[in-house]
Amino acid sequence: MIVLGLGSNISIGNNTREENIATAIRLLSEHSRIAVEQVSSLYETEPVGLKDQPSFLNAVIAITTELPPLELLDVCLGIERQMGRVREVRWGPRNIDIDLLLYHNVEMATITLELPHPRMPDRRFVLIPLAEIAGNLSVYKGKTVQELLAVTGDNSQVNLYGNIKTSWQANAIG
Ligand code: PH2
Ligand code: MG
Ligand code: MG
Repeated sequence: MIVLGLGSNISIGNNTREENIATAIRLLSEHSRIAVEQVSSLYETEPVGLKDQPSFLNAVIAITTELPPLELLDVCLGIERQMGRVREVRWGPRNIDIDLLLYHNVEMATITLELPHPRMPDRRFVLIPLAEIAGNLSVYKGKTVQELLAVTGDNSQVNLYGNIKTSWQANAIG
């Protein structure tokens, strides 16, 4: 399974956090070599790392693609740029963040990309949405999402916010 994490904690122009997430999913689905297969619910989450910033909306999606990991990462960063993201403080506020979390069983560590995502076990804002679409999948050092959730040291707030309103589903059906 290939999984991307999405996050937004500031609006940009007239676009809300929710619209930012939906736009990112739409742009991914419009890429000729990417198919969006599953989308989790949207969660409102307490900031982790840098605490003094607005709360996030987070979701995860499962995709299929023939793009290798580093090319997929480039597509994600390109969509962040296209959506007007500027590089700011590490772990600070952003209108859109698209992280590559899992790429099947690939394990790699380069300067730009580490797989599986090294901070996944410490992030309920990733594990809880991921449990929706892959609860029994072994994702990190042989542990399933449910097992990671049971032992995570993170106790930050993660609350269900709702479904993501996207046009890609309508497009996929029609
Ligand atoms: N992303 C971060 C840092 N902290 N906290 C929450 N709740 N959600 C995020 O997506 C997030 C964060 C760095 O990417
Ligand atoms: Mg991130
Ligand atoms: Mg990122």
